[in-house]
Amino acid sequence: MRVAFLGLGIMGQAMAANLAKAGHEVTVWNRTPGKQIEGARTAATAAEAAQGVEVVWLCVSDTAAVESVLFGESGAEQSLTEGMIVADSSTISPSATRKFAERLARRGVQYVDSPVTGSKTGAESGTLLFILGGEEQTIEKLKPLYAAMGKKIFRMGEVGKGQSAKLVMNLQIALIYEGFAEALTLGAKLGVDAENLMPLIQASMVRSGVVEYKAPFVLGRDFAANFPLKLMSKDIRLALEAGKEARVKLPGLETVGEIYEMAIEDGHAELDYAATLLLLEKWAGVEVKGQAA
Ligand code: NA7
Repeated sequence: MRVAFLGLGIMGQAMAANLAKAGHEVTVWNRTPGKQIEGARTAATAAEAAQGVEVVWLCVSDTAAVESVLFGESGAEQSLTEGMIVADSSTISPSATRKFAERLARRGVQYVDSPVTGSKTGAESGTLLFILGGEEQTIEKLKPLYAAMGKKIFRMGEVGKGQSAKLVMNLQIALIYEGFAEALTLGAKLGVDAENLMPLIQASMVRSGVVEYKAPFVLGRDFAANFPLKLMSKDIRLALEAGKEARVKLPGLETVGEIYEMAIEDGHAELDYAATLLLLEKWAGVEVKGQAA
């Protein structure tokens, strides 16, 4: 298929590369020029990238970025014509998503919110999970593209529901990880080594995908971003906003959200969200020790 891929960050770069590898005709664009993808053409603006394609795919930081890439100066909207599809793999506000989709529908353009879960490793290995909101017939057309970038799709309902479900997922990831990080910190303070704790966690009902994925990085003290702390913080804010709109109180998430804000103030924004541990360690005056598996 002819695809414009807009946004070549950690996730977008790997996703666009997998589309090109699968033989799709890909044109890429990134706000900051200089990024290229093997096998893809590079455009100077989002509008230029979107010219004559069947699908415009976005993967940028936040709601404001999506709005600007679609509707800003030299935005993709200028090149959108009836029958085209816009798919957005950024994690953004569900209510803004519905507004963007309504605006594009007036041009006969279909919209599928397509946020992902799986982080950088999932994007690189083409094993992302896509969480979708949109019409079934539109999703059907996009299946070859989802297959090139991921291992499974989950349709959650109409436009906006993909983003809602994604926020619900990241709420859990943030809270599960924070539980793990607090347990490691208290363990360290009480003299229980992470190395001894890990086999116990794995053998018990405490084990989880989040812990399994994060433990080797944490024990190896590798806090380089797989999923940047600033982006998880953004998702926590989005979930709290969605909760506020729906009159749902989220006390655990509120507290964890504050920890993320303090971690950002401590200069950890660009590190992985696993780096919230550094703050807990600082407060407790300990360092978690253990060996990477
Ligand atoms: P990164 O690696 O931080 O990349 C963010 C991308 O978004 C990058 O290409 C940025 O371009 C782009 N960006 C940010 N703001 C804008 C604006 N205003 N206009 C155009 N482009 C912009 O994030 P990830 O790849 O890890 O994640 C992307 C999304 O997937 C995010 O929503 C996650 O929560 C899930 P730049 O290179 O800075 O010019």
